[in-house]
Formats: sequence, C-alpha cells, structure tokens
Amino acid sequence: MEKTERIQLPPNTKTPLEKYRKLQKIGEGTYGVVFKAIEIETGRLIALKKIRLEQEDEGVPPTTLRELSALKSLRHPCIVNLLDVINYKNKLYLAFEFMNADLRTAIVSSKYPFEPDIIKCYMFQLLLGVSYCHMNGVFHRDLKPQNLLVGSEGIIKLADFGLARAFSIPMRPYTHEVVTLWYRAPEILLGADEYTTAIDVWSVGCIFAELFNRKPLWPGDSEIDELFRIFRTLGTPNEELWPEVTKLPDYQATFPIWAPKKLETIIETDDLQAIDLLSKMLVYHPVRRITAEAALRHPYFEEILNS
Ligand code: Z3R
Repeated sequence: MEKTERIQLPPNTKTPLEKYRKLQKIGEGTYGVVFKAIEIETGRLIALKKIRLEQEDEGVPPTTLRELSALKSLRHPCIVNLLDVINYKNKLYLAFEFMNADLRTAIVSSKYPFEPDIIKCYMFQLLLGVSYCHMNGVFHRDLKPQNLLVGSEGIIKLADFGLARAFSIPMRPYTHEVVTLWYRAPEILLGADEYTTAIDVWSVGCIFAELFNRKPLWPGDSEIDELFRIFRTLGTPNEELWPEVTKLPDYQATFPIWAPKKLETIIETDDLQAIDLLSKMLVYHPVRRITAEAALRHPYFEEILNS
C-alpha cells in the first residue's frame, strides 16, 4: 500500500469546508443529508449536501470526481446550480444554490389545488431543464417531486441532475427509507438493460398528473405493484402497443390483462391539451414517447410560445 502523506495546514489556512457556515438540516436525500448553509465570503445561502460514500475509507473515486466536474459545467436557469465540489478528508460535499422548498413539501402543505397557469409554467420550466440536460447527454434517472425545487414567483428548478450516474441510485437511501418507484418508467420496471432519455419524460408525466391531482398517480409499494398500477390505467402492454415488450427480462406472459382507461377520467382537469400532452408522455414504447424538446412545442404551451 502506498503511504499517503498528510499535508500540515498553516494555522490560519481555512479548510475547504470553513468557507461555509452550516445552519439547520433541511432534508435527507437519496445520497445523504442536506443542510442549509451560508457562504461566508458572499453571505449567500446555499444547500450543502454531504454525500454518503459507499467505500468511505478509500476516498472519492476519480471517475466520480470527473462526473461531478462535468456536472458543474451544466448551467441553465431551470437547473439547480452545482456551485462547488468539496472533497476533504475522504468526505464529499456538494454545494448547490439554495431554493425555498421542494415540490413534495409544496404539494403536501398547499391547501388548494395549483392554479392551471402555475402548473403550465412549472411544466414548461421542467421541460426546458430536462431538454437542456438531454441535449448535453445527461439523464436524471430519478426525477420526483422531492428533487424539484420551488422558489418565489413561480420558479421551479431540477436538482440532482446527473448524480445517479456519478453515484448510482442506492437500493435504499442512507435513511433506510425505500427508494420511490412511483415515477419509474415501465422499461426500467421490466428490466431493460439499456434505457434512454425517455425515462425522464415518463417521470415528468407522472409529476404532471400529480400537480393536477395533488396525489401521486401510481404510488406502488413494490416493482410489481408499480407495474400493475400502470397497467390498470394504461392497459397491459402487448406487442402492438409496445413492440418487443415480451422480450424484456421481467415481462411475464402470465401478467393479468387490463384494458386501458381514458386519462381524462383520472386526471382532475378539463384542459384537453393538458390531457393530450400527458398521454404522449405516458406512452409505453420509449421510442414513441414524446421527447422533452417536442413536448415544449405542444399546443398546451401555445400561449407561452406565441407571447
Ligand atoms: C438540493 C439542492 C438545493 C436544495 C435542496 C436540494 N433542497 C432544498 S434547497 C430545500 C428543501 C426544502 S427547503 C430547501 S424543504 O423544506 O421543502 N424539504
């Protein structure tokens, strides 16, 4: 084993973490605990995420550091900015721009349904952020209301884009809570070994429905429960609806057969353009599913595009 040399810091040199003053804990995410903090030099608020590493004594793998460095260069108004990556004493901290709340907390704490205009404006921003990441070759893989962050004046941003590739999504978050399956695309649930950016569009569709209903569309408690909830709404997939579905590793010919329901009977809106866009996001066949970029050009957004 190579001997690691300990560098002695001069007495007044700040450690990288001393740039920030930790305030209260604001959440427990998939990869570790999140603190509200202040960047001392600028006085600005940040969110400091302490990442739980699988092999803590071995330090942060160079591949992870390279992935994170690439993520730092993703800059878009609809993406939570990764400001700093701190790799100190075999521990990893990520500093993000601060936002007021996450969408799950906002949904749970709101007494009233969201205004249709707010839903439209949130969806437009989410799709702008998702299409920007997809154009830069980055997937999210775990989009859910907890990692959509809301600010004032109708601002919403995507957090944790690309982290699933840097760290891989653990079976259980470090809190031992179960990882939610509610936004997971059917191709992942059926064991596809390769997937595409279409998995994020599926998740955005589930979130779109949740904004109208103020409850999750398909709150499954296991992979099979999640799949059957989807099948009960969209119908059991077959080769006509989804060519090659029967070849996916976890497809079973014995799946019960359900007929599709009309989406308008389960989504609390009478906006037919919203239903039409949702139906295009919740298409089984990943290739036929609308892309984030095409979704931005859907007539549901006509007022925004023609203003
Ligand atoms: C990642 C990056 C920035 C922030 C994150 C996560 N969570 C934030 S800001 C947050 C969440 C709340 S308040 C601030 S909560 O109270 O709604 N859970």
